[in-house]
This record gives sequence, structure tokens and C-alpha cells, in this order.
Amino acid sequence: MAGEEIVVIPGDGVGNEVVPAARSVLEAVGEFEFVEAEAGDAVKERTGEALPPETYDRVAAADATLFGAAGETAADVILPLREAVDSFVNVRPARAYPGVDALRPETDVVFLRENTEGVYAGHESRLSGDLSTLTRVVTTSASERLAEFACEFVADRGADGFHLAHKANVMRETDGRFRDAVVGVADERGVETEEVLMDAFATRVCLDPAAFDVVVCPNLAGDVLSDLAAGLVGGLGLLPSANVGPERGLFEPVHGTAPDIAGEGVANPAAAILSAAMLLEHLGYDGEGADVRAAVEAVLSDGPRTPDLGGDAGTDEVAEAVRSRL
Ligand code: GGG
Repeated sequence: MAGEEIVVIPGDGVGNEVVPAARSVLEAVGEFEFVEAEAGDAVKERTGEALPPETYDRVAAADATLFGAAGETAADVILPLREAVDSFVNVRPARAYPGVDALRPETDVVFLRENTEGVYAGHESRLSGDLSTLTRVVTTSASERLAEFACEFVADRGADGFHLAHKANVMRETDGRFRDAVVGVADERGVETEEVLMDAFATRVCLDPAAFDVVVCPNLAGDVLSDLAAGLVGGLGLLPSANVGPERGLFEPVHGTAPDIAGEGVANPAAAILSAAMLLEHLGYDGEGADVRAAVEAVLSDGPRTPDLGGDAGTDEVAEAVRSRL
């Protein structure tokens, strides 16, 4: 380990519980330089800014960032943080783990979510007391950048191709552009694509998740459909994510602040620890990343569990069990 700088931003709610748990696992496998930074509702209340400029600058310069969750200020925090690392894709694996009670135990789907535009581009207007509008942004360049990543991703995974979820039959211009760009790149690279309308995908993945492996999605669709898949594998406490940029990355559990359980010390740290495993792999520590993932899998299989998985263990107890299996 070469002492890479990892920015740690717990944020709000259960971020303050699961991020320290994930950091403790990173500390157990390597020598990193950790820098704590603030973002979210609490810092906004204190300083007036949800994302202090020093946090943004730190993230933009660090080797990697581990982020928890932001509450009401999510739009002011998550989107600029993704921009700080120039992240064009959000990788969200949804896997059922042995020993975890899952609605669909055969699920093993990775969502590759476009991470810069779509309805998330932030162009909203209040035009009158009765009318608000939103401009959806889709560019060929961002769609092609995502497609290039998807082609490499499936090659690394040993897959022949990927599914592409869209709604180009209705949003002909925007999703049509997205579809044409992604399919164009995949065709050039000799990678197979199968298109699926995103609403039909929602049904099909519930009925037959084994039919899907890698799914490329527009921004909001990727957010929603990956949460749906979380429901198939045992809940949001199990889904990590990586916001990948050309050089840097921002790693965060898919779940948010979970205000219903925040402060009780019972949040499932698995998603944050699995995000830390993705961070390790991003930094080139594939062996350590695999070790962390294997330790989480072992604990999910026969170790202590948090209440979302039917157990009565706390966050720290689960993290300690993961560390003890490294
Ligand atoms: N862990 C990040 C977080 O706060 N997730 C909840 C959320 O609202 N996410 C929106 C998004 O991923 O775009």
C-alpha cells in the first residue's frame, strides 16, 4: 500500500454509522491516509453550506472518496461530488448472497447508470404558481462514454454483451439518442446488446432476474431500477456503488440516510463495506478488495446480522465480524 489519500464523508443519518464501519475495514487491510470531510444537512445547518468548498476540493484531488449519505441536501451534495470526480458512470451491483433471505436468490445484476445527465442534470424551473418544468439532457458524447465503459466492463466480466434499458418508444428524441449512441458503440466493438423498455424490465427482472447480467440505464432509471433490484436481494443494506471517473472514484452505499433507524447503531454496514471493496479495486488492490468481499459474504452467510436481515446485531458488531474474517 502506498498511502493513498482517501477522503471520508459520513454525511447524515446512518452515514455516520456505516462509513466509520467501512473505514475500520479499510484500516484493517491497508495503510491509507484518511481525510475526514463534511457534507450534508448537518453542516448546512451549522455553516449555511451543504457542500463546503474545501470538501469539494479535497474530493477532486484525492485518490478516492468514501461517502455515506445526504438527507434533504442530497441534490446539493451528491451531484457535485460526482462531478468532482468527473464520474460518468455509477456501477451498482445487486447480488443475492448465500444465507440471506432474498425474494429472488438467483439475482446477480450489475447496473451501469449514466451519471451526468438525463433528468438529473438539474434544469428545473418554476414557471408559475401552477407549472414547473424539467429539461432532460441527453448527449451523444455522454452516452458513448458510458457505452465504451460498458463494453470494457462486460469484457472484464467475461460476458458477451449487455442489456440496455430505455423508453425510446415514448421519449424518442432523448432516449432515442441514448439508445442509438450506446448501440452504435457496442456494434463497433462487436459487443452484443439487447434492448428492453425500462418499464418492461421492471417486471421481467422481478419474474426472471437470471435473464439479466449487466444493464445499462439512463440516470434516473438506473437509480430506480437498482433500488427495485435491492428488494429482490434482501434490501438496500446490501447494495454498494462506485461512481467511476477517468482517474478518481467516489464510493457510496446505494441507501440513503435511513432516518427511521439513524442513531440506533443498527444500520447494516454491508453496503458501505462492499463499497469500500470497490474502492480498493479502483485503487488497484484487487486482492484486498476480493478479501473484503469474501469476508462480508462469510458474515452474511453465518455471522451476526443487523435487524434488516432478521438479526439483532449492531453495526459495529457486524463490522468487527467482517474484520475478524479478513
Ligand atoms: N448513499 C447516497 C445517498 O444518499 N443515496 C440516496 C439518494 O437519494 N441517492 C440518489 C442518487 O443516488 O442519485
